[in-house]
Amino acid sequence: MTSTAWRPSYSSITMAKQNTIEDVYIAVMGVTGAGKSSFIATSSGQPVKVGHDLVSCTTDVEDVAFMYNDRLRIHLLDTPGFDDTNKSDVEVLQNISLWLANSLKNGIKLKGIIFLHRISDRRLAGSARRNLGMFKKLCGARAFQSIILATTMWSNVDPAEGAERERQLKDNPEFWGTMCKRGSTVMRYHNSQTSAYGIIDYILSQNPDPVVLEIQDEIVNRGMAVDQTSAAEALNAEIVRERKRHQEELAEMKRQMEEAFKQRDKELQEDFQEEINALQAKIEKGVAEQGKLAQSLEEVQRRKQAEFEAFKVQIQREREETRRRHEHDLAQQRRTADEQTNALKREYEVRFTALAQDRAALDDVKRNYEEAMDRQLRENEAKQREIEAAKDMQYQQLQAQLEQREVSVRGALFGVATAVVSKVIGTRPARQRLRWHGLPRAY
Ligand SMILES: Nc1nc2c(ncn2[C@@H]2O[C@H](COP(=O)(O)OP(=O)(O)O)[C@@H](O)[C@H]2O)c(=O)[nH]1
Ligand SMILES: [Mg+2]
Repeated sequence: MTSTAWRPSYSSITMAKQNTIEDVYIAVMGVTGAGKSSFIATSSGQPVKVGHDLVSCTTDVEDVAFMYNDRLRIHLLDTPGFDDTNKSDVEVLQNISLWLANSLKNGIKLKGIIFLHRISDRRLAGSARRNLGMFKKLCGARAFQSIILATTMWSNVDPAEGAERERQLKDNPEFWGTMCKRGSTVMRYHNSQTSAYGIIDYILSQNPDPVVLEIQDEIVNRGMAVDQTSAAEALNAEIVRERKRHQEELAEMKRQMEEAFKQRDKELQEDFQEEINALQAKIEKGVAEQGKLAQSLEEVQRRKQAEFEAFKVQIQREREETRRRHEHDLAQQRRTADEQTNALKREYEVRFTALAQDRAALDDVKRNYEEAMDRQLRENEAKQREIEAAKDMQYQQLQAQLEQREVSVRGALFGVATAVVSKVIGTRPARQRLRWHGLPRAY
């Protein structure tokens, strides 16, 4: 909840002690859509809360705290307006009273109140008037000097027109006139942190003492029940006024219904009946609201506690439901992922099998090829060997023939030579002489 937003030290603030953090409480009020949550978000630098929030559910007043400077912690209190679509004005009053009474009992006092108003609104609508009336009663005249009446949405209005509306608000005692006379300050909020800090600075500089609102004084100091407070009385008077108006409308409606009955106009009768039912429901609701208003703060506290417990149970149920849904989704995702993985596995197994078969076929082809090559090689070698053997054989035969021929030639030559020699020399000694006298050595 606490954030640190750097701010220069504000010299005029009286600090309790050096080095201690002082908590300052400022309530932010106004109709729904006046800009309360945005103002608080811009000031604190924290995002606006939406949806379920346990704290705001129990109290309906949300405390947003942030460090304004090194010694000052500002608490901006976001309050529900008296025009909440989900809560009756009685409930809103009770919730605010409960928070204000409890905080005062715990020693928490407000330094100031910022009341936001849309300057872009052409006129003060019924809900805005009622809201302003309740606000004045809640604060009481003695707190008026601690109120800042801040106008928002200046970007949505012509400046001159806005200034004129601002003047009318200040002048009219029914609107802000009385408050201004009694010390309330009118300021403009320009939807920026600087502008918000300008308003907060002003509050810090103006009121050294914190303020006790009328309703806090009535409940805590004077021990009054909520329904006895000025704000509750104003609200009660408003409910009575409304009821009176509804009853008058109801009487008129019934009179017209009788007319329609006389004229036997069925369609008109049905229309009037619807209107009558709606008016009766409003009157009954008013009576119930008055009954609720009579509840003591302790009863309100108990009711809110019960609401809180119911809310906690609901949150728990929602969490449980979310967790179950999450787990279911997770299981579903896991199943889908598993199925996808298995499908992929199957697909690849088919591919692997096909590949393995292809490879086996390839191995077959390879083996056949190698065997064929081997066979071929062996055949070639065998053929080579045959050729060589044949060649050898042929050679040997040739060699043999050659040798034979040589022998026969040599024999023939020798025969011829012998014949010649014997013819020439005639004797063996002659042959020996021939050798001595250098006849061919081969002989
Ligand atoms: N133009 C403009 N818009 C704003 C200003 N303040 C609030 N808004 C817008 O008015 C709408 C109602 O404001 P919100 O803070 O929720 O009002 P709440 O109901 O009082 O809390 C939101 O859309 C805001 O963004 C402002 O000063 N100027
Ligand atoms: Mg809001």
